[in-house]
Amino acid sequence: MNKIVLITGATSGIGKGCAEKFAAARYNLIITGRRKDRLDALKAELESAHSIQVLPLCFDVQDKEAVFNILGNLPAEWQDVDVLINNAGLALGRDNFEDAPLDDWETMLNTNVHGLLYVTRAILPFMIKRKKGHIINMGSVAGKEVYEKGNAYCASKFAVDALNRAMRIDLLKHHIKVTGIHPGAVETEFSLVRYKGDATTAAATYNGITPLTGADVADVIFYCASLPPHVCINDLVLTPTRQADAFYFNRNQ
Ligand code: NDP
Ligand code: 8X3
Repeated sequence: MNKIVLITGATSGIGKGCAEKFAAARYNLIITGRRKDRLDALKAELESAHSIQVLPLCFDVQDKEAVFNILGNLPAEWQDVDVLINNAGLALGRDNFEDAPLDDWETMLNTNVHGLLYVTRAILPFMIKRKKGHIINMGSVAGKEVYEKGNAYCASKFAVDALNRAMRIDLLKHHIKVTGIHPGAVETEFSLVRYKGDATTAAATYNGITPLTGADVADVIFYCASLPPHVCINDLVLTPTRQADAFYFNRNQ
């Protein structure tokens, strides 16, 4: 029987890369996001390419009621989720602390932290019942080091880092693996969203480097998910070769 992976934020970037990677390995997929047209198109594409089943679920992870209604009531044949990839997330703006719009802060914290908490709690009963499962949380180098004008985004990813560690402790008794993935620069729609449609500023993020792609990160996630039951990668930081950490880039030579 095919395994099941649930990927939040599968309409773009890293989440879409994960959908493609796990589909190619014959997982059945639950894919989520707010853009229904993209979910439907991905379902059609992956089902026909890989002879798998795809369940698209359209909701905002910030909406607690929707998350618990939809994920808490998964059809019986979709409840045995083997891998949950908590990927949906975003940054909004690069503003000084004293200037950043409060709405941006709320959206980032509600999505990156509350959304991850809701989705995980909604899916956990299914994993606990089976005494197995793997939760993969999308952190960032921004959750390892704070940078200028990163304030609430960094805080949200530090929270993901803390939750990743906390989950691993509390879920130990349920035999559930918990892995944190912390990428550096990945060229996706992330910067376009962060800079609110300013394509020039977004593109400058990747000047002089070869950034990671969604597929690169998906490969690493798939590796973590493919290890034997007794092996768990707890925490993994990956960057482009021309990036050392959240601060240092080699854009020149
Ligand atoms: P993209 O913007 O390409 O993808 C973000 C995904 O998250 C989309 O599928 C989007 O779907 C979904 N999403 C955003 N907000 C919500 C919401 N409220 N409810 C449901 N889904 C939502 O960016 P990435 O692929 O780069 O980002 C994925 C994750 O990786 C994020 O958590 C990000 O913080 C993290 N990350 C990214 C890095 C990078 O450099 N790109 C580096 C380190 C970490 P939709 O709009 O359809 O809802
Ligand atoms: C995305 C990477 O460095 O822009 O999480 O914060 S960074």
